Amino acid sequence: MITETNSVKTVFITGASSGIGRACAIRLATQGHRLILNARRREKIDELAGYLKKEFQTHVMKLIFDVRDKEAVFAEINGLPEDWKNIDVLVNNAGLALGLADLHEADIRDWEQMIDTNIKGLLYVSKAIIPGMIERKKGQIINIGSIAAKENYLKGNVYCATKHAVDSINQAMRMELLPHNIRVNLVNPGATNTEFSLVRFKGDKTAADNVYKGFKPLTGEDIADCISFCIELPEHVNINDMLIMPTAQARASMIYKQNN
Ligand code: NDP
Ligand code: 8X3
Repeated sequence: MITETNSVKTVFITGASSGIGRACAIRLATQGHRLILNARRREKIDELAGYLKKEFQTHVMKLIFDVRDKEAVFAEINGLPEDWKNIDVLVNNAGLALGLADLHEADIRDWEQMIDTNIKGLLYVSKAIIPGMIERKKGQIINIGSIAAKENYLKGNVYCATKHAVDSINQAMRMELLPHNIRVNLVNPGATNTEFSLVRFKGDKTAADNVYKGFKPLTGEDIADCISFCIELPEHVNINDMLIMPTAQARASMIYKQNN
């Protein structure tokens, strides 16, 4: 619902084809916002855009690109039509973990993809969008970190490092964008049942399902509520850093599981 404090905004969501990003798109559509939806899988974005238009009459712009592709990021964002150029909110959500292994046993290609997506991709998209926000003297950037941005866990090494980097970049943005009236938020989820583990375990559904067995994990919708909360707060209120955990999870590697 649009209230006095939150007018209709143009919100750019990376990684909108699944999980937290998809749930965020649906949540923000129910509130009447205009959405720019990005991911690599065109068919998922087409399906989501169709759903949002039909259910909520949402104005949607689809931007299919890989955030690792620097040229594509700048070309697509700079090439947005005039009426989509004024992005009010960027949700830097696209990201992934690949593998769960000690450093000496891990696949280097997994490290590269995580670093290129979670750190460099986030930086490219931000660099393409921030100048417009500075020019308009307003905006908001919501970076999706993780409990892995706050703690390390065994075999999480490079994924945790990428999310620690997101925490660090978030702090830098908060300081640098201070004079420009741009809000900057870090939203850090704990265990959230999305495609995350299926991707981490490269399609091994049993391994992925095991992660969420024996307790109630967060859902994409839970995190979408938090993102929406950051957006809807009055303009003078900024959540610097938010850590959201399932009640059954105290730390990254401390989950209270029943029958396990
Ligand atoms: P999902 O796998 O369900 O969603 C990840 C999204 O990122 C997909 O839409 C995927 O789309 C997109 N994506 C991945 N790589 C790229 C890329 N190179 N370019 C563009 N889009 C990309 O996982 P979640 O929803 O859980 O993950 C969302 C964010 O939340 C990630 O940053 C993750 O690290 C973080 N997170 C997740 C937690 C969890 O437990 N699930 C906990 C803490 C943080 P496509 O494949 O179509 O490109
Ligand atoms: C995703 C949650 O704990 O697998 O960031 O790193 S965790």
